[in-house]
Order: sequence, then C-alpha cells, then structure tokens
Amino acid sequence: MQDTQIADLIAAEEKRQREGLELIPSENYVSKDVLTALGSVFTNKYSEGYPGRRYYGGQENTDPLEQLAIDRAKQLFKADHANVQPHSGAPANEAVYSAWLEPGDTVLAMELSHGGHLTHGAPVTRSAQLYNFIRYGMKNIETGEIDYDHLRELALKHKPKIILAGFSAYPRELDYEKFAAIGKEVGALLMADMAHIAGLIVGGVAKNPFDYGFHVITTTTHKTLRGPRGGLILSKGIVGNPLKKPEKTLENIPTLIDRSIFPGMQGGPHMHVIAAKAVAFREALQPEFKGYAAQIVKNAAVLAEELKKHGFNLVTGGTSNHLILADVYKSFGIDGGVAETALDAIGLTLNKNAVADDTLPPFRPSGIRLGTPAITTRGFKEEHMSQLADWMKQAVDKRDDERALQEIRKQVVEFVKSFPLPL
Ligand code: DSN
Repeated sequence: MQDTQIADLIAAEEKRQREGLELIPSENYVSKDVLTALGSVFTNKYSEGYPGRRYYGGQENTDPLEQLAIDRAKQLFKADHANVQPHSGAPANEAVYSAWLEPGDTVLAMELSHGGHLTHGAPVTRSAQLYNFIRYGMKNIETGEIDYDHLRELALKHKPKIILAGFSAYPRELDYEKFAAIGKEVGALLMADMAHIAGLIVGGVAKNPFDYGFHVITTTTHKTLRGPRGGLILSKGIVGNPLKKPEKTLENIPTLIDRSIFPGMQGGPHMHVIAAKAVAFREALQPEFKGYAAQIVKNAAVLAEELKKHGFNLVTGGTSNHLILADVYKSFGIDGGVAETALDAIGLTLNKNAVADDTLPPFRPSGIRLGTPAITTRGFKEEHMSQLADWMKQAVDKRDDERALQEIRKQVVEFVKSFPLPL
C-alpha cells in the first residue's frame, strides 16, 4: 500500500486485535473470504434499485450477487423476503418505522436501561422526535423477567402501531409468544430487533421470532452472525414490485420496506458489503456454524459462573445468551468506566454500560457489558473461561497499579498466541 500512514494504522489495529481479547458482545472476527469480498471491485459499482429493476446499466454481476444474498438470508431466517441493503442496524430500524408509521404514531419498545437500544426511541434520536415511544421493562431485575402484564396494559392503553421486541444489553431470552398474543390483541406490527442474537437464531440456539408470528426482523450482520459491518431486514408477506406504491397492509410489508430503504432513505447500495454479507450467510448455512453458535452460549454461561465466584454481581443473575452485564458499582464500588479502563490496560476490551434504572450517569454508568462471540471464533472453550474471569478480577483489584496491569497484559499476550485470528 502506497499510503504508509494508513498502512501503519491497519497493521497496528491488526496487532491490537491479535494480541488482545475482544469481549465486546457486538463484535466478532470475520473470515478471510468475507474480508476478500469486502475489499472487492464491487465497491466501484452504483446499483440503485433492486435486482432486475436498477437505475444504472452494467448490473449483470450485481443482480445475481444481490439475489444470492437475498436467497441465502431468507433461507437462514425462514423469511419470505430479505432486504440486504441497509447500511447498518440503525437505518434498518428507521426504515421499518418509516415503512409502517405516520409521524406521531406510537411504538412500544424496551426501556434503554433495561437493555433496549438507542434506536428503540431514545430521546436523542430522530425517530424519537418523529414517533411516540412508550417503554416496557423488566419486572424483576434479579431474574430478568419482562413485565408482560405491564406490557399488555401499555399496549391496550396506547394502541401502538409497532410492538418492538429486541435489545442490545439483555442477557435473557424473550417470550415471543407473549409479545405475539399482545400484538394480535391490539393489531400491532410485530418487529424483532435481533441484531445481537441473529447468529444464535440461525445457529439454532435461540428462538426465531418468525416461528411465533412476528412480521419483521431487523439485524446487523456483523455481530454473532459474523459478517461484514451492515444491516438486514427480513419480513413475512407478499413480495411485490418496489417501484409501485402498495397499500399499507401487513401482507405488503416486504414491499413497503423495500421502498422505505430505496428510494426512501438510502441511495446506492454498498455492493461490496452485500458481496461480503452473501459470503457470511453461506458460512452461517454450514453445519459448523451450529457448533459455533452453541459454543458461544456455553462459553458465556461458564464465564458468568466464574465471574460470580469472583464477586461480580450479574444483572439478571447470569446469562442465557452470548452476553453478560455486570454491575461493578454494586460489586466493587467502582463505575463501569473505571473497570473498562483497567481491563483495556490488560488487553481485554469490553464496554461500560448502564444497568437497569441506573443511578449513575450514562457516561459513568454502573455496569460493564461483555460477551463471548469473538473469543469463541478464536477457539476459546469452557475450560478457558476461569482464566478470563481471574484476569478480570485482578485488573479490577489492581486498577491503580500500572506495573501490575502491564504484567497481566504480558500474560494475556502470551496466552492468546495459541488462538489465532482467522486471517
Ligand atoms: N453498538 C451496538 C452494540 O454494541 O450493541 C448496537 O448498535
């Protein structure tokens, strides 16, 4: 590469990834094939529209490419339709809102501090200015059980047009059957934001909301699904011509979503990313991916137990998926930012995170959020989790001792040599 400044930064980032351990539950390491597709000449091509219906010439390769991505995504999630063009998860969610809602309409979504996502109506987002978000949360923070009675009361009172199930910091499984019953009762569109657990769903270790009557699933492709950074919208319904405006009915959802993405909010799709998504979808269709997904969940369960042995107080008492939320303020009297910094110093990357009804401010919340998708890709198994938990406790204890932290970092670098990146 001629640009040595950028080449140096790429090399430095590769070293950081190689020598450290990625515990951010929304990150992963893609395969070489995914990287190759991402760095391909498809980045040079404009392809506004959809396969067979484009606004530019020269689509003889992009059309079959996008169609392959669509077909593979449909197969993975048992969907009637897939839109593979969203640039990421936030625009995917916004596209569904704009496909189905009018300004001022109501959405019932999970409270941010109980695990919901910014795009589920946090006041700082544009969606929250356009639509009316009402919140449900956990009934019991000790078990993580959602307050479904309250959710139903809210639905009956506010008559939401969308009921949104999904999260970015919730370690338990949702009861989709209950969501679906309430959604039916009030005639709402059932939308699931499965960005965090998409890989677990297709790997068969988490439930698929479509099996319970959901109409739409949004997801990112770069978390447990282990693809390139991007978004994806799956839906049930009849696939129509996106050039013609359909009636706003549930069966027309696929077409409404296609129109909402293009021309509604995006221009040219990123065809190199769609190529990489297609590669990742094929990988996720292989039998080995089931083993990978199962291992993520096993590793998280053991790591949660090991952390508890070290005195970490876990929100909901543990995990049923890939992520763990620890209240380090309750456990050790430090905020999540202090813990994040200490862990960064030893080469363990995770993020500070609010816990339910947090009394500390968002930039210095009480918790840390971590997960096992990336380390599982590197080959970590249950027997390695006690070492990880031990390092985490040591980092918290020795957070003010720079030399001690450096010593632990050396141990981490040595240990991870046996767990190469998939490069
Ligand atoms: N930033 C993602 C996460 O870490 O969960 C969600 O957008």
